[in-house]
Amino acid sequence: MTDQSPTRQPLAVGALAGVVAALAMTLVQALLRLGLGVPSPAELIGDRLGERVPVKPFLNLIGRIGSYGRLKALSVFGVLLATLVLGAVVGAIYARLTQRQQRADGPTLGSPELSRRAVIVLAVIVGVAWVVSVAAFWPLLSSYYRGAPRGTARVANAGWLLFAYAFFAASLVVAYRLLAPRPAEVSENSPVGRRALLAGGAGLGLAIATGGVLQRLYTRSTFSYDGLQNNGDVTPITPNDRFYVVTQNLIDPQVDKGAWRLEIGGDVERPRQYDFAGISRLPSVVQESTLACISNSVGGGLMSNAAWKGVPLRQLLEEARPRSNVRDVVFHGVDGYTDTFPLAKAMDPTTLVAYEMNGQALPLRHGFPARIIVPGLYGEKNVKWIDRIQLSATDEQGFYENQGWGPDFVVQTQSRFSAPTFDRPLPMAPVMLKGTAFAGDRGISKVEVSADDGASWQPATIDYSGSRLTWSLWSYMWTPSRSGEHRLVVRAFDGGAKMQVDKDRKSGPEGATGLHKVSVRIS
Ligand SMILES: Nc1nc2c(c(=O)[nH]1)N[C@H]1C(S)=C(S)[C@@H](COP(=O)(O)O)O[C@H]1N2
Ligand SMILES: [Mo]
Repeated sequence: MTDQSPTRQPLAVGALAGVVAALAMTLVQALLRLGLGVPSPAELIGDRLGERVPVKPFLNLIGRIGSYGRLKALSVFGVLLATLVLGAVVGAIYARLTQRQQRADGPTLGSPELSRRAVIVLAVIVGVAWVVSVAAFWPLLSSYYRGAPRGTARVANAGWLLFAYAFFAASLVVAYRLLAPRPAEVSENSPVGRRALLAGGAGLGLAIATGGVLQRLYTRSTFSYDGLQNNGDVTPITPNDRFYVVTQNLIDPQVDKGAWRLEIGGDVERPRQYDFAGISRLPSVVQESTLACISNSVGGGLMSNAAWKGVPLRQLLEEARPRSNVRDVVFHGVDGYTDTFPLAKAMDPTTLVAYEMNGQALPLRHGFPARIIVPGLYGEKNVKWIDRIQLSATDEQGFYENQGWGPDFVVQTQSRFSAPTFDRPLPMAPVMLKGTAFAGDRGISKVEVSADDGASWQPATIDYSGSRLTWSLWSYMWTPSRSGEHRLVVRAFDGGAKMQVDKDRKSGPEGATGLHKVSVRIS
């Protein structure tokens, strides 16, 4: 160890101290996320990148990685790793500067203690990192924070970010001081002393604590339910816990109903702000309507039906008095998600700010405390955790439009088999086929089933028709005419008797079209 270059070793120790400090910072950020809802770097980076990835590469990427959930997990690990690497780099720089200073000061003063220059450089790094982060994350910097009003949330989140970076710097100084050999120790050929052991123990404790908090965050994360489909036994009204879920988030917002406000602003004569009590005091409606995701595939279960209670958006907009030049309305979720549709659609009496779902407060994952319900448009436009509505004179784009989805987001007429499960042969006996048919806000007029791959068609029975805003549930008693393989097909007609588009097309970018076909073996 004696001939170990005195420049090398402190660099490695500095890098180690940097990793420890980065871990400490991660722990602080995880605690802030858990306790206050301060958005974590992984979320901010993921969401900023998310809306920039065009739809085709995005779907390709998901295809290659396996699922949206895996992509999210991978991005978290990526950010964690990058944080540790950056920590190591800054640690090494700090060690280098500290050491230079010591050499300049001469051996008598030499110690890994505070070097003024190193500390100044560290402060500059923190400052620059903070300014760059605030600029890069600006559009999302007001997100989460338990749904507190935007201005407050932005200042608080920016402040906590600075706190986290400063905490990193302070941890680095302390960790380096503990880990670095004093010149005396170097000459005594014992670079790793008792203090280093202590520091190692502290580092281990830190890693365990960080792991524990991350584990806590993981159980709150959306990994367990994002992409949940409503399959199998489909009932007219989907129970809340079986309602399909799609979210862009790693962890969905947990909004504090007391702190929450709904702002209505932009090109209006009277900007408004409502608290939850204010919203729930307004005249409300209960409206049953069906929601479907634009990325649902033919036959898929990203579709459900609920009775929503809420205030017609029109009522709120009329109170705010849109200026005559308004064209689009932009909806902002607490999670930084945005989407938009034309003012005319916003003024449709069926477009709601909903706060109850099937007689219960909106569940967390479905947008507590309030969301947009806009019948006729795909799920994307039904913004959850809504906290700001902006009226705009220009053509606006939402999160998924920026990725290249759309452009109209008008629900395609679609139908599918939901029962029985066709994964095993059926006996030669009549079998009840069941399914759903949905045409956005156009209603369903007719459903037909073919048992010969579309050569001939028979009308199905509509067992549940809800309203023009909901799906219909249909059934058809099919009596197989022979044993062997059969190809069953279903097709729906909307309220205007227009048949669904039968051309097979994938969900991206305009929503899937094509007929649901299943093969069944009769034994
Ligand atoms: N704020 C916010 N709203 C959102 C989303 C989101 O990630 N954040 N996802 C959208 C998508 S892609 C769909 S399909 C619907 C799903 O609503 P659900 O989970 O209640 O079924 O919410 C939409 N609203
Ligand atoms: Mo979606």
